[in-house]
Amino acid sequence: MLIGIVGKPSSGKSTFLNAACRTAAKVGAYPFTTIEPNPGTAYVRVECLCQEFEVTCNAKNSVCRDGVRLIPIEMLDVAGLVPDAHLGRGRGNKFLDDLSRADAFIHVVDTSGSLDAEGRDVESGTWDPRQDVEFLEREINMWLVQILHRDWRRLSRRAETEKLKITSLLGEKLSGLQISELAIKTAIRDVELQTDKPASWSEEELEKFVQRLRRRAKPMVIAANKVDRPQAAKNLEGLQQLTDETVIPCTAAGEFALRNLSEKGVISYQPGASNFEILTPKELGETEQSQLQRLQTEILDKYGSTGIQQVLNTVIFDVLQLIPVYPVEDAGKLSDHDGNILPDVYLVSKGTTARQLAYKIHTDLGDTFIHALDARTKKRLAENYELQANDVIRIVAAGATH
Ligand SMILES: Nc1nc2c(ncn2[C@@H]2O[C@H](COP(=O)(O)OP(=O)(O)OP(=O)(O)O)[C@@H](O)[C@H]2O)c(=O)[nH]1
Ligand SMILES: [Mg+2]
Repeated sequence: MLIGIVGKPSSGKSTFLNAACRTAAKVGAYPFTTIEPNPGTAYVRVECLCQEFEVTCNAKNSVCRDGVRLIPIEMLDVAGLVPDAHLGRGRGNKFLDDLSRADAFIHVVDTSGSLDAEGRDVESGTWDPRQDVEFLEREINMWLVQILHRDWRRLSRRAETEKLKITSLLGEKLSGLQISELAIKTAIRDVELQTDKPASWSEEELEKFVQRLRRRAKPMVIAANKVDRPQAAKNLEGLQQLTDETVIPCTAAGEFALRNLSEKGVISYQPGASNFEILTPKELGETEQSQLQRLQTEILDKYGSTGIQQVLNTVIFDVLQLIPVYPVEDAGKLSDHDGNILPDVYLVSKGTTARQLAYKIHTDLGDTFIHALDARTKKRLAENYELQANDVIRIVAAGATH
């Protein structure tokens, strides 16, 4: 699972990464501060099942903190994209290629409208951030169109002459971009193209197909950043009206400051919370005190949180529609073979079956799968049982159990 952080230069991508992942990527008030991509690990937060089962858990592939399970998510912050990046402008295609492994994108937008298309300072409120959403989606679409164009003629003719399915040829071609054959099939169906005559698809049809494919295969959430700045509230409304993508108001700089102070023990703050508590007021200067006060009244009280955690949870649970499930080897003790209680949580797509989960854990477990067991009810589950959020599952297999 990889989430790409995209947006024009200086919109706050690296600040977002640093706030979410506690990384130290370079941040700067000038375009192209980031050149090489910065990786990081963020966490989505769900209520841990240790509360429901009243047990003390021993989280292994994740972290349990005060009854909240933190599930790691890989993130990648890349260089800023400028219009015509797909033609090589700015840092060009390299950065689009860095994003090929991404399952979804977070588009960080400067909601205050203080930067032009290239990320240069302009008077606050004079740039309409709606343009950023349109241009970025277009760039990503054109990047995909370009990849397809490279051998579309050969591919589409081959499908027709050799009577091969265009969907499987495209699936092979696009597998390195994390684009599945299912996403391709659905996108073709959405735009009502004829699968048996791909060579006759017009340029316009190809672009329409790519548009749908992008939305399905690389879905996006808009992080309406810098809401702490003037003009942002007005622009936020415009953004929300423009697009069907989810738009979440946020301040990456605000989250970064809160998490720093919380790590130093100056405040008590949980990512995603609507408030914080000052523990050691003496360590705060007057300016810091008033900045914190403003963060509380102008952001947390108004929007409910800094928005960073909400962006992450929205990408994973609403946009990618993943659900948490807990595999165990002992359904009575809820443990693995070493006695660790509720050790692992997996994020799987809605619709994943018990047997598919077995394959995710280990190929052997999938191959020798006999049945699964619901640890709550101790009922047997067939191989095609569709997992539900927060299921605790034991897999019974011929060779091994889990
Ligand atoms: N007011 C305010 N400033 C922010 C916020 N987030 C980031 N910034 C500032 O915006 C500027 C650019 O931040 P970066 O994180 O370097 O932006 P970037 O998108 O990574 O920029 P490039 O790597 O150049 O593409 C810095 O001066 C940040 O301090 C925010 O939420 N509010
Ligand atoms: Mg950056």
